[in-house]
Amino acid sequence: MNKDAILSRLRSQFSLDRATAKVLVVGLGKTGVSVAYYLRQLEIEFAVVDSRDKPALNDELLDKMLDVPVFTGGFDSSLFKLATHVVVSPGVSMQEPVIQQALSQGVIALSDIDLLACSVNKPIVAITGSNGKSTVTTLLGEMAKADGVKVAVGGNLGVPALNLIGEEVELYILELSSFQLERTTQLNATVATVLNISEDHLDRYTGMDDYIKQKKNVFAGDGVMVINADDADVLKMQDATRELLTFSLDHSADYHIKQTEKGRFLACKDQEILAVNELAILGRHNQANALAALALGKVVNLSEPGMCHALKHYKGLKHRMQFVADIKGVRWVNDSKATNIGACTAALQGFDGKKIILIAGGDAKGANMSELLPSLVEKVQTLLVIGKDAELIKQAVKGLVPVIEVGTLKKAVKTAKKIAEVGNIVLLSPACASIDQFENYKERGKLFSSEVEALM
Ligand code: UMA
Ligand code: ADP
Repeated sequence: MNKDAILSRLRSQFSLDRATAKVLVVGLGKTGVSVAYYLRQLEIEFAVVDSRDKPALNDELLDKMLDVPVFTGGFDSSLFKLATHVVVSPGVSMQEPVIQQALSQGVIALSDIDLLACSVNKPIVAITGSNGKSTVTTLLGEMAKADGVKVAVGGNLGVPALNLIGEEVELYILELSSFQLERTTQLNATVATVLNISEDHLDRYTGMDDYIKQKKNVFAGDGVMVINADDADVLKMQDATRELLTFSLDHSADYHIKQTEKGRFLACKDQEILAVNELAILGRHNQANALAALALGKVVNLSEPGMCHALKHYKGLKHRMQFVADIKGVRWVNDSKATNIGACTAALQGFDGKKIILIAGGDAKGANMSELLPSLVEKVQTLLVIGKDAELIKQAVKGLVPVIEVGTLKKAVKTAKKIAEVGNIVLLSPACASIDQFENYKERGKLFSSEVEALM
C-alpha cells in the first residue's frame, strides 16, 4: 500500500493524523525498534520510553536515528501526558499505572499488529493458542513456500510484524501472543485460530477468563475461524454467524483423524489427505497442529500437494521435543520450550509407560502446578526440580512421585545420569518460564543439550 493510503487508514481508525500526532513508543526491544522505523518512514513524530536504564536495543536505534528522543530509566508521566497515542510493547503490561492514567485521559493505544493491519491489503493468517503457535506458524509458512507463494512469517515468533511488510509479499502469517492480542483492535485476519487453551501468563492476567478473552481477540473481524473441537474453551469462542472450520483428534470435525485398514490418516470430511506416519513432526499434539495448519492453508488457497510436501519434510523447531542423544540406552530429550503446564503435559503424554525422568521448574508464572499431577503420576519415575518455583512443584506433587531438589539444570543432568537406567527417557520439559535462571528458553535448551553431549 502507498503511504497516503496507510495514513488515511491510520487517520480513520485511530484518529492518528500526521500533522498533529505525537506517538509514544513504550519499550525499546524488537517491537519498539520496528515501530520506530515504521513511524519514521511515514514521517510521524514520536519519542521512545523504556523503564530500564540501558535497554538492549538502544544503541541500534540511536545508530540509525540519532535525532529520536529516547527516555530511559523509568516511565515519566509527563511524557505520557504529551502523547496523543501510545504503542506499547508486548512485554510491558497495559496495567502500568502511567499507561492506565494516559488512557483515562484520552490517549489512544494501538499495537504494532494494528499498524501492520492498517498497512497491508494482502491476506493475514493469525495464529494463537497456549501451545503450538510457533510450530503451526512455521509449518504453514513451509506449506506456502512449497506452493511458491511469497510469504512473510513472524510476529511473536521473532521477526516483529512491522518488519515483515513488503510490496512483494502475497501472504502474511503471524504468530500472536495474548500480550499482542490484548492491545490490538484492527486485526481482521482472513483466517485465524486459537489452537488450544491452557494456563499461561497468569502473572499478567486477573485469571483464566481474562487470559481466554485476550486470546479470543484473534477472531476480531469477519474472517474464517479455525476452531479446535477438542478444547472446550476454544469451542466456546465459536460464532454461528461466521464461516468456520473445525479440527479434532478425538471428535467429528472438518479436519480429523481417520482410522483405515492402512493405518491412521489426516483427513478432511472423511477424505484421506496424508498417513499420520508420514508426518515428519512427532507426537499426538503435532497431529493436531498438522490438522490446524491444513485448515488454515485451505482458507488461503494453498494446494493439498504443497501442504503434504511440507508435512512430510518439516521436522519442527529446536527445543521442542528435540531428541538430543541416546547414551547407553537412555534417551535424552530437550523440550525447553515447554514453558507452561499444557506443553509439559503434551510431552509426557507422548511417551508410553512410566519411564521418564523429568526435569521441571523455573518461573511458574502464577500457574497452579497441581494440574500437572495426573500426568506426573502416570508417566514420571523421578522428578528433578530446578529454579525459583521448585518448592511449589514439589508441594503440588504431594509425595506421589519421588522428587529430588537439584536447584540447577547442570546438577539436574548430573543427577539424571546417576539414576537413569536402560530404557529411561530424561526429559527437560520445565512447565515454567526460564527467566529466573536463563536469558530465555533457548539458552536453557542449549545448556541442557551441551551438558548431555558432554556425557557421551
Ligand atoms: N520494558 C520496559 N518496561 C517493562 C517491561 C519491558 O521498559 O516493564 C522494555 C524492556 O526494557 C525492553 C523492551 O521493553 O527494552 C522489551 O520489549 P518486549 O518485552 O515487548 O520485547 P520485544 O523485544 O519487543 O519482543 C516482543 C515479544 N516479547 C514479549 O512478548 C515479552 C517477543 O516474544 C516477540 O518475538 C517480539 O516482540 C516480536 O514480535 C517473545 C516472548 O517471550 C519471544 N513472547 C511471549 C511468549 O512467547 O510466551 C509472549
Ligand atoms: P508456542 O509458540 O505456542 O509456545 P511451540 O510450537 O513453540 O508453541 O511449542 C511450545 C511447546 O508446546 C513445546 O514444548 C511443544 O512440544 C508443545 N506443543 C506444541 N504443540 C502443542 C499442542 N498442540 N498442544 C500441546 N503442546 C504443544
